[in-house]
Amino acid sequence: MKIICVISLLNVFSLALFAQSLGIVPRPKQVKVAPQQILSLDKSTVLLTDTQAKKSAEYLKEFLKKSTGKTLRVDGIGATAAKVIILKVDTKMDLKSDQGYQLSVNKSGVEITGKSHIGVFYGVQTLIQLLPPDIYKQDSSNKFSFKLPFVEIIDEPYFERIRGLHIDISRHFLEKKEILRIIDYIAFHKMNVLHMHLTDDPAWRIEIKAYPKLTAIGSKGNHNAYGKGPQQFLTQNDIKEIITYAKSQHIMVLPEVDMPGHMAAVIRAYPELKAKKDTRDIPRVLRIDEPGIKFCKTVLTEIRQLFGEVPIHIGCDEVNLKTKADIYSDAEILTFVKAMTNFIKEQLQTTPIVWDDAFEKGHHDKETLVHWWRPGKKAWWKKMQLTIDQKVQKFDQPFILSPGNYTYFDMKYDKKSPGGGWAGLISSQTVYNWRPLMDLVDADKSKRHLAQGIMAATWSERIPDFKTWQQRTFPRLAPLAERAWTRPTDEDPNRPSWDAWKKKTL
Ligand code: TNX
Repeated sequence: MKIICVISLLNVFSLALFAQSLGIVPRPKQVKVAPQQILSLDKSTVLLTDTQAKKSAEYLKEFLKKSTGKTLRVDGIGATAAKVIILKVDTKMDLKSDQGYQLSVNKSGVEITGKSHIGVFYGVQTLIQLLPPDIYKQDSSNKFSFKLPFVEIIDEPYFERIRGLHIDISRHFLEKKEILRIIDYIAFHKMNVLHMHLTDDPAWRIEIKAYPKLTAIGSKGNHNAYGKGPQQFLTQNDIKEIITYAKSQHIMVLPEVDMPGHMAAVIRAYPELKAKKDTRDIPRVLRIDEPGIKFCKTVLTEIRQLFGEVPIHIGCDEVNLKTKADIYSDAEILTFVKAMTNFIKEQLQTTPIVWDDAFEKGHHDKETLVHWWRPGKKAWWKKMQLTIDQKVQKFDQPFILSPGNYTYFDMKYDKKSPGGGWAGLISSQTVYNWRPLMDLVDADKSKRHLAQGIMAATWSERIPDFKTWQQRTFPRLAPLAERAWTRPTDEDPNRPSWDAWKKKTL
């Protein structure tokens, strides 16, 4: 492994470098390059767009303005100019996914056709990768003079619903401007979900109007200093700004409020909400009788109002973690999970997500998404009548994949690098060679549709700041994006070996 720790800029450079040899990340479904043929673009280039593709045209215009200082003219499809980049939608394209697109570069110019406006956006991301790597610098220092190879690219994602990245702003906070930058990174990789772990033991990080002490008291501190330091949280206006910005790049913001465990910050603010049996110095588990349930429902109602009709993650993991005796029995946890998921489905009219702990305890519900974090079948099947994969298939359980041993970017890359260790070492090669469907649904291919997508996680116990976050995330995010976008190994005969791919990217 050549390079392990690089900062974000290097990563986006590496994305673009791969593109220089047409190693676009993630690798498109089909690429044809005409040898030796080059299109030159200069600042006289005009962006021609139909109405549906207009937002992507504006995005490209703004992107190029930031990195070159030049503002391209945007006009309707019918207009003429010597140099053109055409953006348009054709809903009848012969592609499975609405997120698919075709990108052509030839002597007439650049043309991006999306099956929907989202497809156009991904086509624009590919075009940006065809430009020199410095284009990702936002300091307007680039000359507007580009040479593009003649290409025909046809592309669409495998996992359509969830290609995600998780941030944990409880253990250590990230500022709003850093989160906005993370959204850019997600878009550069053609990913579409930002999962925000908003609350945990060290701190509560989102303004909830009904419970002001959650932020007045609960937002102080971090993993190394519970309750100490300044308040650090996102206001509801910050959240709205984040959601709007993410939406403009076709990214869904998925909120998580972890309950009824991982709640020390809540209990610090409202001690009356503590579970009776939690007698630890720092109690972490919420009461789940009437007052506890009322608290959860009120918070989730505000979350629903803020985030809109996106799935709501309620965690439900590790309730009895590090307790001498169980605080709640499996049956009690299950009753709580049922009550909350029913509330989310029936009252809030959206989809609940829970960590796989709840599935293991018996929450089998096709309308809940189970978020898989433990290392699949290998870790748990011995204890059960059915193995995990059999159970998933038997109950037709839809799930999201974030197995710790492939997707937890808080883990070390190798023995010498910093990071956590419980899920093993995770090099970029490990991520690249991951076969996401293998553990849970590969035995019966007709069940592949149960996998809703994959997500990387950046738990922040050992990630104190944004710089460290970038070092842990890059370059591993590039192979993760590959696994999210490209087809499973058996459907993808041309998949490059790790060595071939690495040569072009890292
Ligand atoms: C497990 S994933 C956790 C997190 C930790 C993470 C550290 C999950 C549901 N629980 O609370 O931050 O490991 O790698």
